Amino acid sequence: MSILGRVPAPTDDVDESKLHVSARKHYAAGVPAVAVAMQHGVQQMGVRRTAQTLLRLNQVGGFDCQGCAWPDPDPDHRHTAEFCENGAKAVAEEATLRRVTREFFARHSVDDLVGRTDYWLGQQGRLTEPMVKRPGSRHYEPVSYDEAFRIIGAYLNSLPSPDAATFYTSGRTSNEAAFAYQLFVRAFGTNNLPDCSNMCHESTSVALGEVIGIGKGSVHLRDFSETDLILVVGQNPGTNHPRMLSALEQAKKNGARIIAVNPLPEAGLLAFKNPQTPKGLVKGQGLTDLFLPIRGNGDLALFQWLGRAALRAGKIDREFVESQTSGFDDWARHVEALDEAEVLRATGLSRVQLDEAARMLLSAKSFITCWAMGVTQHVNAVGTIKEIVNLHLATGAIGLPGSGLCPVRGHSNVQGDRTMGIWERAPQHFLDAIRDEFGFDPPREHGHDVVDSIRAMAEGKIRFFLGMGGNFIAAAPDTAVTENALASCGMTVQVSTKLNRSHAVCGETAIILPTLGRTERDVRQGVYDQFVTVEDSMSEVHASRGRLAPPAPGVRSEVQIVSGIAAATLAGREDATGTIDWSAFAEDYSVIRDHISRVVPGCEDYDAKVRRPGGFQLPHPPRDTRTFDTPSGKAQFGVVPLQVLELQPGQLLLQTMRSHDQYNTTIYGLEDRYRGIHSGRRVVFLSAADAKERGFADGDVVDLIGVWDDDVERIAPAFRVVVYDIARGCAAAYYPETNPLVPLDSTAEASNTPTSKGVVVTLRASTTDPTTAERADIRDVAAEFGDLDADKRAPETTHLS
Ligand SMILES: Nc1nc2c(c(=O)[nH]1)N[C@H]1C(S)=C(S)[C@@H](COP(=O)(O)OP(=O)(O)OC[C@H]3O[C@@H](n4cnc5c(=O)[nH]c(N)nc54)[C@H](O)[C@@H]3O)O[C@H]1N2
Ligand SMILES: Nc1nc2c(c(=O)[nH]1)N[C@H]1C(S)=C(S)[C@@H](COP(=O)(O)OP(=O)(O)OC[C@H]3O[C@@H](n4cnc5c(=O)[nH]c(N)nc54)[C@H](O)[C@@H]3O)O[C@H]1N2
Ligand SMILES: [Mo]
Repeated sequence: MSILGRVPAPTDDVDESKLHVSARKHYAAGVPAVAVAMQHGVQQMGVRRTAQTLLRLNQVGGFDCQGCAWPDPDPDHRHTAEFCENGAKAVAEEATLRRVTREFFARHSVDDLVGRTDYWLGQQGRLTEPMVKRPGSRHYEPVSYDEAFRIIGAYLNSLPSPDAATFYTSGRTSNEAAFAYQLFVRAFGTNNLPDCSNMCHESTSVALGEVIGIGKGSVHLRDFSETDLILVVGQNPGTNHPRMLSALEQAKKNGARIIAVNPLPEAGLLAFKNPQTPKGLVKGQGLTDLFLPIRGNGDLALFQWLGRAALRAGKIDREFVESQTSGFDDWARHVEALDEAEVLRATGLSRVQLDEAARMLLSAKSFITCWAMGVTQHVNAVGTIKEIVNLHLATGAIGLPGSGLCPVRGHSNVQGDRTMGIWERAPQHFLDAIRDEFGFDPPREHGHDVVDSIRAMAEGKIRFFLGMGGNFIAAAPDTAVTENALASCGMTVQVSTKLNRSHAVCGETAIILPTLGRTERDVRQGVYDQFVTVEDSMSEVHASRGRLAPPAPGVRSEVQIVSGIAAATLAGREDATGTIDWSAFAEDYSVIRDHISRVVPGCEDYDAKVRRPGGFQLPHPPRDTRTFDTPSGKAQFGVVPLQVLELQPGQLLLQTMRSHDQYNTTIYGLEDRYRGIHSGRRVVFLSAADAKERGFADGDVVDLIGVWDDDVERIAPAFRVVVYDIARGCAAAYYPETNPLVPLDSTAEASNTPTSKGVVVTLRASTTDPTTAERADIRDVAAEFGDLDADKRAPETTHLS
């Protein structure tokens, strides 16, 4: 299957001759955002369903938006429309009325599907019945859920060892499904529980776990209303967490100042027009007071600089440092010795900019640092996050009103999944609690994360892959390696709402198990609805209840599917793993919540607490009592050597990021309107100086060539150069088109997270003309469903009510 690795880019199905670039925007959201949201809804679900669905979003008694993990305001502070453009797109994508049926699979062989783009696959609609591709066959054919479970159980039980299987989770899975899933996997006998977090905020979890004793953020939403200063580092909230802009806006109204640290001047960071209010509240003023156009990977140096500034100005909380922390003196000595020239080089910032940032910090009585992928997906990510914590510890800015650490998570329940035990390195006390509750001793050795699972598959050590949601193939790095690894498996199983590339590139036997999404009713025996629970980025846990009819009769929930697979695999075992009552789980999720209340720390009385309006907040010692559950009982300063990422002449540091019109590997459309990109995605952003130095001009077409210490050729062809305000030496292009460039072995120290924001590349003039490539897919989609072109967007005057 030599086609593997040459991923049809989501843009192969687009006529790139339509690609055009306009001036970038200086503000985010506003009425156009609402209009776009409604238009996506209507296109996929029609008018009535759009209204019905969007009004339930993030409401008490409604469902939790799949879009991101930003928390909801308190129940009595919510708007009727507590959603954003991109949340609405995520909902429309799920609540679409389009359907993939058995006839579809009869028409399209897996070889045909492999040649399709993720965009085309996603546009086909919701999966409606279980399908199996049997060994030797090139087509999926219908199968019942129960028969599929039997096939899976038989295969799992035929493996030489439970460690020859790996069980992935994407972060939309509910707490109930996640708890049942990890229990099944551990009862089966392995800790191979990789998840999307391994590619996302793992660096955060590792760093925070080590230095403050808990891998989660320490702020409440209300801290944003009480703070003096917010640093937004390596994050594009206007696109990826639009509801966060409301919190930033509120903070500004209360007098806070904002520093944005980003190689790109992202529209959402510059200004925000709130669609909830007639004019938008920040009149004539941007959101950001200071924008630091940092060089990619320069954040560690910046935070060391700020730490030293705090030291020199005596802005140290001596009492807190002495009673609650350890390692301060070593840290102080280390940052005192900081070399200014190195800081300037690493950050690409001027002394004036650095001093202004320090001045703002020193005059703030409280501050919050927010961060996301621009920080976590670098080789030194764990060190950078420790340095952020150092600054907060030294100044005592943790666990006080308006002060704390705010990693902003991605998938809406990625944090909850971890809390429920989706973790290849779950702590011993968690495993002990499983043992005490269920009477079997779970395996104790750490399992494989995402990168190690891929390696083990490539080496033939892992033969079975199950994806609980997500699109592993397209999300993981080093596409050719990953695709060959998956394709070499004996069996791959995907529990999915929609078709994607991970169904096309599959093992010898492949199974698709369609499942309900967040928006859908989960009815048992036609009598009562089940609800599930989720945890947001600020450790708030609450219920989520869908209202729409299932995509097809008989489609099962994730909990039912896990329970079915578990029963089929473990039935007949003579030890305690054979006695878990899976059918009770599937019938009534409060049975699972009852177990959660005894196994998961902080979840006592879980079922009752999640039934309260707004739910409850999980305990967080640094936030709640300024105490630290580390081995020493104190928060730990980290000493992080400053390494400046050096590039050879001609090389650029490429970051792979999201456009405004995608959800990870799901491409909604081809607009990145805040950055001025229209009707296409195959673009590379370069500074004018870097383009010129390489002999390229805006509009030229280049190939991106990966630079890595092996003899593998990594090329992503035919990207249009867009000259842009981007830090010198840096380039940016969209994920997942650029995943073939991210080497599997290029991962962050200690967290093993692929370095998706630190990919070294060179450019060469392309011989591929992006306007003449084969465009069959877009024509198919257009013929079947009508033209999805962005020109047909609703007029900007559309109002919500
Ligand atoms: N609409 C929408 N919402 C989403 C998602 C989506 O795809 N679409 N994905 C969800 C998920 S899973 C996640 S993890 C989050 C991701 O949310 P983000 O982290 O905002 O996502 P990215 O697009 O990867 O953006 C990274 C940002 O970091 C900046 N950056 C890159 N390198 C550096 C650096 O070295 N230093 C600094 N300071 N900045 C840098 C980039 O310019 C960009 O603004 O969003 C979640 N929400
Ligand atoms: N180069 C590069 N690579 C990256 C990143 C990057 O910034 N750059 N970001 C990384 C990050 S932060 C993340 S989180 C990962 C994302 O990796 P994943 O989470 O694996 O990918 P998604 O694209 O979010 O998964 C989309 C699929 O999930 C399924 N799905 C949607 N909703 C549900 C549901 O409710 N239940 C079930 N069972 N299935 C559902 C649908 O079939 C859909 O096709 O990608 C990572 N990869
Ligand atoms: Mo993520």
